[in-house]
Amino acid sequence: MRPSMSGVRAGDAMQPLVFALLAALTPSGVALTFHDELVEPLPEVPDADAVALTVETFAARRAYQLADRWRARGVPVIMGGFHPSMCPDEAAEHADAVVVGEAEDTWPRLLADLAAGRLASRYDSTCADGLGGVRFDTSVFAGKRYAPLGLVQFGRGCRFACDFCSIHAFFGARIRTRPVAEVVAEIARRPERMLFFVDDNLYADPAAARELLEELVPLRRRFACQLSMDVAGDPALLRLLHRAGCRVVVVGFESTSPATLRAIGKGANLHADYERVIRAFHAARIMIYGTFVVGYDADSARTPADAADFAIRHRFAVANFNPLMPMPGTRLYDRLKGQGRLIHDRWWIDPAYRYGDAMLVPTGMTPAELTDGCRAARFAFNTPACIARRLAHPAANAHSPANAALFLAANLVSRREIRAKQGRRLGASG
Ligand code: B12
Ligand code: SF4
Repeated sequence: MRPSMSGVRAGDAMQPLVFALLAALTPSGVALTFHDELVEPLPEVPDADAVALTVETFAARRAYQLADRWRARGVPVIMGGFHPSMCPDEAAEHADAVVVGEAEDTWPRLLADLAAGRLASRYDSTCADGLGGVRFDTSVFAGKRYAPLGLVQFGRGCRFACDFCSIHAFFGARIRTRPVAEVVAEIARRPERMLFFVDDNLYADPAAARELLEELVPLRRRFACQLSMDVAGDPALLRLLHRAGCRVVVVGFESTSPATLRAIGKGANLHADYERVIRAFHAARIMIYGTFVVGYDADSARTPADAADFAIRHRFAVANFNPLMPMPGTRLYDRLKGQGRLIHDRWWIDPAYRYGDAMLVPTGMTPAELTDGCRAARFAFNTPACIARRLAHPAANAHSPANAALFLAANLVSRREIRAKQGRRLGASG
């Protein structure tokens, strides 16, 4: 099961790939049923021998509420995913078994133990293997109302280790990619014309990424992916990306301040000329989804508005302006906790925390300025007038009717979700 952030549906739900992964890892004698609170109500009490929950930090409070209810009715609960992996002891207070790390080596073991009536309280992944043979049974998404995007995973891990990011804490320094032939065969079978590669950087392994892109060309799909901005320095690669079907890149710009970029530790950005990067993507007819974080020591109350101005001026197709989020397990979290600067020690289960709130006491502004500044930046970027202004720039977002349609769909979802999520309490009320 996948719990949602606040116990209600989300308008931007994408296929939870982990369902497809668990389905493919499950022996044929075991019956699985998938429920996703982002698109449907969950059963009051599941009619099952056990329930497994995939839990991200923003959904932890909701997951614990559900788990407590189900366990009280005698249903054993298993938890896995980013949050239980970072906070296994906390998760263990609400679960019969906690999975730390990846599913490939833990899930089959856990199922065998469950069948034998000896479920252990903890399963630690020791996955050192490559990703050859990893399969996704995407038939589990049939009949569920997700965004019309096929999610695909090529690799895991990232070349960088940004201060605030969970990826390094979860995957370590390893970068692994699936064999190109297996990914291409999977994509060829999938019905969706538009794909989203969930890799944190599709170009994490440059040689493998080039091979994949070449193989994608004849499949004639369209896709969005996350990339580090150093790829923009290679015009031939950008042309290949476009030929392969890439129409949107999600790029972590994070900040325009060198001091903040140094604090984040994102070398690719520090050495990049942002204007050039943006021109290069737009010249390759690829739209930009830029993300920014605010709250480092060099940031001030003006930073969110400056970031929004930057993103609007450069006609970003979509942009996020996030107050810095100290995720458990990251360097940022440990440092802020040590400095006594966390507003809520464990904000993810604190009933006072609301989505969009400052989670830390910044040095260059007040917490309220951080919250309100990011909120104002999000809203300013997503007004109808601003959406129209960004669209009316053929070089950035309207290269073709198909791109313009994609731009509009992404902006409508983004505008609606920002309004729906801002200020929302985590977990279900009552
Ligand atoms: C796609 C994506 C999104 C999409 C949609 C997600 C969806 N499917 O609906 C969008 C863009 C909407 C999104 C939004 C957000 N996201 Co997001 N997202 C991702 C991304 C890039 C890919 C997720 C994915 O499909 N992974 C592939 C699957 C196979 O991996 P997985 O689910 O993690 O499962 C693996 C293990 O965790 C484990 N596992 C997981 N669950 C279980 C359960 C069991 C029982 C077992 C045995 C194992 C297991 O097994 C799998 C591998 O073997 C990840 C980064 C990443 N690399 O995973 C970030 C990520 C999950 N997102 C993250 C964040 C922070 C967010 C936001 C809060 C950002 C924001 N500022 O608002 C929002 C809000 C999310 C919410 N809950 O509402 C963080 C979460 C960190 C954390 N500690 O929880 C991640 C890790 C990114 C990061 N850089 O840190 N996201
Ligand atoms: S580049 Fe992105 S995925 Fe990689 S560590 Fe930095 S924020 Fe995380």
